Amino acid sequence: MKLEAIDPLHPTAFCVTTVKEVRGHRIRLHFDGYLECYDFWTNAYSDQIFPCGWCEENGKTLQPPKGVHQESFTWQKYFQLTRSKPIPKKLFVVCTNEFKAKSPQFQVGDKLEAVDVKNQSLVCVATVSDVYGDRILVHFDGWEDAYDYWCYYNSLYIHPVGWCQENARILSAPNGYPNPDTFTWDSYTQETNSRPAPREAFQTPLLLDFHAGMVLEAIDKRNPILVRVAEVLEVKENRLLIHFCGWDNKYDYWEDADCPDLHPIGWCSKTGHPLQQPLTPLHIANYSGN
Ligand code: MLY
Repeated sequence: MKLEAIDPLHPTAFCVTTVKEVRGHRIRLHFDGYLECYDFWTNAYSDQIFPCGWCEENGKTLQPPKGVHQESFTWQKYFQLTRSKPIPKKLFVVCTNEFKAKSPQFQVGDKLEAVDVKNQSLVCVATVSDVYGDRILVHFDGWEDAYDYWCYYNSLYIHPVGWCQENARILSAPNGYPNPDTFTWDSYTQETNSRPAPREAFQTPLLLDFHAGMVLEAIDKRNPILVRVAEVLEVKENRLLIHFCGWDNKYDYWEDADCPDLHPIGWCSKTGHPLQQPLTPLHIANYSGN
């Protein structure tokens, strides 16, 4: 079955994808026309996937399958050609929910200060490069789109212009900005003919109530077909140090508390997904051949 999905490695792109595998409430999506190595696992209720036709209805550009021209692509022709079907619209819970617009809103082109989620010590000059519902696509000025990410208006990662100065933090100027030390928002908004995102558009983040010692079921990042028994070792604001029970601490990693790859205990059995049991001393003996 076909659907439209945001490419996790290039969040600017909405792409034509096919469900290749289903495990409980998780699906493996394939980008039509591309190699399998780009396939990715996601939740069936992810907010990054949409029914066929969603892009057209919402004014987004859909990237056609590899080898098909943008102008000649239509879903109807493509269904016939590939003898495929769309996923029924009613299965998409998140994107079809009515979104009640609050004002003021973020607009495409607005400037803000945002944490680079791949380099979390950096707060950088950024631009709203796309919007829908109560979500924005954050783009870092002067950088490629691989650092972009979608987030909600209440994300902890986004701040209004001036936040770094008010909080005695260093603001990273746009990549390639001449004399980054002399960067000021006043001149930059003039040079780029842009406006700071309205302060009122930023909403208070929800802090999730996680504590060290809590157990959960977490996707194994190295092999995302697997869900493992895991434990929270440490909590810092909205970040959790995740440990796979029974495994060496070298596999521990920091993750956002609201990451869709973390699930409460019982999630696997409820959704019909296999759960990898914690590694026990017996497994370890078997692996090492003792
Ligand atoms: N050391 C990395 C840092 C890149 C940061 C990009 N952010 C600001 C969007 C590099 O130079 O590639």
